[in-house]
Amino acid sequence: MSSLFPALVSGSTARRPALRFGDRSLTYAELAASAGALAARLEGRERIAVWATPSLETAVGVVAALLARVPAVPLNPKSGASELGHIVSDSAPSLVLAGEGDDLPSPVRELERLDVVTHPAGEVVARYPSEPDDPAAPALVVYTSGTTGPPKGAVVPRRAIASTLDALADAWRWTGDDVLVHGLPLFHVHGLVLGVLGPLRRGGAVRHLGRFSAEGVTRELNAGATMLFGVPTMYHRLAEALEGDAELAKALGRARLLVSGSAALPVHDHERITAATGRPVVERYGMTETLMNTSVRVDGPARPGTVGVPLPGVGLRLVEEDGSTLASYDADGTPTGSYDAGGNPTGAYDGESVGEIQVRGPNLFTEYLNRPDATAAAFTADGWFRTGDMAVRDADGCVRIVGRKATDLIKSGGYKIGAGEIENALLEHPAVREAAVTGEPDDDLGERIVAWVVTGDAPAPGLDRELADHVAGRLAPHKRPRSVRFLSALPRNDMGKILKRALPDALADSRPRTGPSDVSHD
Ligand code: MCA
Ligand code: AMP
Repeated sequence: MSSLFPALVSGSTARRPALRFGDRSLTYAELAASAGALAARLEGRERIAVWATPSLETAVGVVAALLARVPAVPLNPKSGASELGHIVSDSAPSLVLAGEGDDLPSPVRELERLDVVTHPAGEVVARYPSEPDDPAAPALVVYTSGTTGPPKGAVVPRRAIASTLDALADAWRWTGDDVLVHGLPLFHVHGLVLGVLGPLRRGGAVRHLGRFSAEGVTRELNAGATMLFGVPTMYHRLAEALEGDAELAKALGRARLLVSGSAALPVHDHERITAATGRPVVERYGMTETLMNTSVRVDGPARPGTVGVPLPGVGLRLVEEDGSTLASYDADGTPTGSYDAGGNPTGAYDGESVGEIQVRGPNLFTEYLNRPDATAAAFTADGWFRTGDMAVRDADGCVRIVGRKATDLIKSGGYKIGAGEIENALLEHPAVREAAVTGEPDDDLGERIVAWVVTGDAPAPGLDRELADHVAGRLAPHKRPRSVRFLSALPRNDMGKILKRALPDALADSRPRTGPSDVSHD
């Protein structure tokens, strides 16, 4: 496999802008000097962590690790002690890369630390290993939530990054002339792989907003940015802002490409944006374990409400509970028919039946770190990855996601959050006797986390806020419940299993004693 970043070694791109965070930026020559010098210091490490603030240092640190062929584990700097403790002990990095002045909490503080420094081009001769690359070698370990237990580390190989970014380049006509703007976090696939490594693989530029805002988007699109990436919550906020902001409408109208992913973009928000700006929003569908699977293509029709067609190289099929294939695609992405569980053709797909999306291809992860049980359970006997996402294939061949198999996985603001990890955190609070967590529809976040709690004594005033802070502090702020509802008992079946669907009725029964309380969002 050739280099992940040809533009770093090509003389012709040396003076082109590569990265910009606020008023700090690096050209390709400066990035090569900075990441090359750092890579030379990382060589031979088994695995390292990166304190993944939205900064130049995170981008340089991850590129350096990739150049040195040392797998990198991005850490969410807002994670709490419990979450960081799990990730550090599970991934066992021998060193953490951070920015000068970053205040690292325990247990990250106890790791050997190396501060990322940036160098002007020419000051340091870039030096990094040049031996042949192994496409299956791990590049990143990205932690992702499951329904129960702590997050699992998805091991993403180098070939997955190269193949997914090249497939997106094909679908989006993404080139080195594109300038990307976004405000995504850098500890997940969307912001880091697509949002930073994507432009660098093309020889183009990324301008990171630090934090997402409509003003930042307007400013950068007016100053030459050509593409915007965001989660549906960001597009929802843009759609709301567009109502009174003609400047934003003009700026979005100038963009070559607006891309949404990480969760379903409501058709209503898509249509509001197109009506105000004349631009469609391109939706793509991916997962930490698979990187990108499908996308609406820029050379095809806009298809609001669908995630388009399989990307080049990605095998995709819709599978029924009994293992028969409802619908599949040829290697070149052409829709084909259905097959029974033995693989024999059974005729045409009806265009309506719902099946689980299963995928295979070079874009897939190789394993969950230290979790052979979970890795084995994630694949079918014939080697397809079970996404857990349920979909239909429209008459024109586009994939339309209609739901998820596991109701205990919540997508809030584009973050995947397991109900089980929040329930466990709540149960560690002394006032909580029983806890159940669900997702409820939310116009802004897609889904909001709701905690249903039984306390020993009558809930003290302010306990709802205290429980939200408790979860935010142990796990991460985006995992905090947005509503806490107190009940006298959780509804259970004869086996003692919590009946989550019966929770609203149980609340009505409990109402004389307690009421629902929303935890405000500041
Ligand atoms: C609030 N805050 C708190 C508390 N309450 N902090 C501590 N304790 C509390 N109790 C703070 C937060 O830390 C944050 O601080 C601020 O208040 C607001 O937090 P939050 O409500 O979470 O922010 P938001 O404005 O609602 O966030 C919306 C968002 C965010 C910007 C859209 O959800 C986001 O960045 N989403 C992106 C998720 C993403 O990239 N997913 C990709 C996964 P401060 O003000 O300092 O920030 S990869 C994936 O899904 C696959 C591969 C794919 O297909 O892409
Ligand atoms: P994560 O585990 O955080 O990588 O999230 C992956 C999940 O996000 C997928 O399994 C889907 O449920 C969801 N997802 C990502 N992109 C889309 C999309 N465009 N439409 C609907 N769901 C999506």
